[in-house]
Amino acid sequence: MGNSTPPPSPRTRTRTPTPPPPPPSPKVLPEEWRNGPWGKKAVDLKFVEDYKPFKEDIQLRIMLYGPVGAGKSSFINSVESVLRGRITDRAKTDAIGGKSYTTKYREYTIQKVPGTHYPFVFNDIMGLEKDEGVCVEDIKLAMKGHVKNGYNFNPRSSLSENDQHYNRDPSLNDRVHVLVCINPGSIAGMQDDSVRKLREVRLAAKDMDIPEIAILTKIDEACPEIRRDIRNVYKSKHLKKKIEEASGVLGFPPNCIFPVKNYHSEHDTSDDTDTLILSALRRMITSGEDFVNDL
Ligand SMILES: Nc1nc2c(ncn2[C@@H]2O[C@H](COP(=O)(O)OP(=O)(O)OP(=O)(O)O)[C@@H](O)[C@H]2O)c(=O)[nH]1
Ligand SMILES: [Mg+2]
Repeated sequence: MGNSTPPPSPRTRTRTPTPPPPPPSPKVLPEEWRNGPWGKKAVDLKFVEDYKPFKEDIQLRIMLYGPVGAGKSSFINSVESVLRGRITDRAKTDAIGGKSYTTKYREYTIQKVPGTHYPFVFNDIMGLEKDEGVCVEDIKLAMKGHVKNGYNFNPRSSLSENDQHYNRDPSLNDRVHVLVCINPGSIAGMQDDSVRKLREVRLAAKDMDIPEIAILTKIDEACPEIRRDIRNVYKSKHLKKKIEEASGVLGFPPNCIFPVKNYHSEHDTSDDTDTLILSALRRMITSGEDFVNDL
């Protein structure tokens, strides 16, 4: 059987050279997509140092929650490191992951000068795990001030009214005034089960009118350009996408999501790392202050 296809004409035989592939789009934009707080360290630090709650005897309670290993305990250490000007590690952290390393409800005050403390406290909790981890019900009880410092979370059942760590009559200071959702910026996607639990906590916070902000940690792991220079944080396309993703999945407006690199392996603090942490801390304080004053 002969081939009936006519021979290609000289025209079709002449190949136009394939154009070279376009250069890869840069991972770091020339301009910041959100103005970074660079240069504001001194003013934010002064704000925190001078902060006095308007209402007398108020101590703002900032509670952190989020998946296991997200960097909750490390964030408390990071804030303390910034405010004390040296690396501290009072909140114990763990690099192995899997199960939550923090198992107790624990309150951290931060010393200002010997004998005095900042008028805000951080509450660290057990991480949210797929099947285990802290019960969402316990987070709701903690928000209302029913959980006493030192309570050992039981992933299988929530705190009962008969437990010695159940506070029957919480004062304004026992209640949570700001909720901070901590998520690692380095994970590829959010697990459905974690997202369901995180959303449940958000809904409860909304019902109680408790202000919330979100923090994306581990931005150095998420993006080599940020690891190289933390000032690339608001220029990184990848991080911009991560913030949009967190906003879409969890419902936080993008300007309530603060990227932060925790102190986790450093021997000294640095101005740029401090700057991002202080910017998030300042928002926590102003949101908590507004909430308390509206009560
Ligand atoms: N590279 C990097 N590592 C971090 C950062 N934040 C925390 N880590 C590390 O991540 C690991 C987990 O941090 P933790 O602070 O223990 O996390 P957690 O959310 O308290 O975890 P659980 O208590 O187990 O729920 C530790 O090895 C930290 O050193 C960060 O910003 N960058
Ligand atoms: Mg922890």
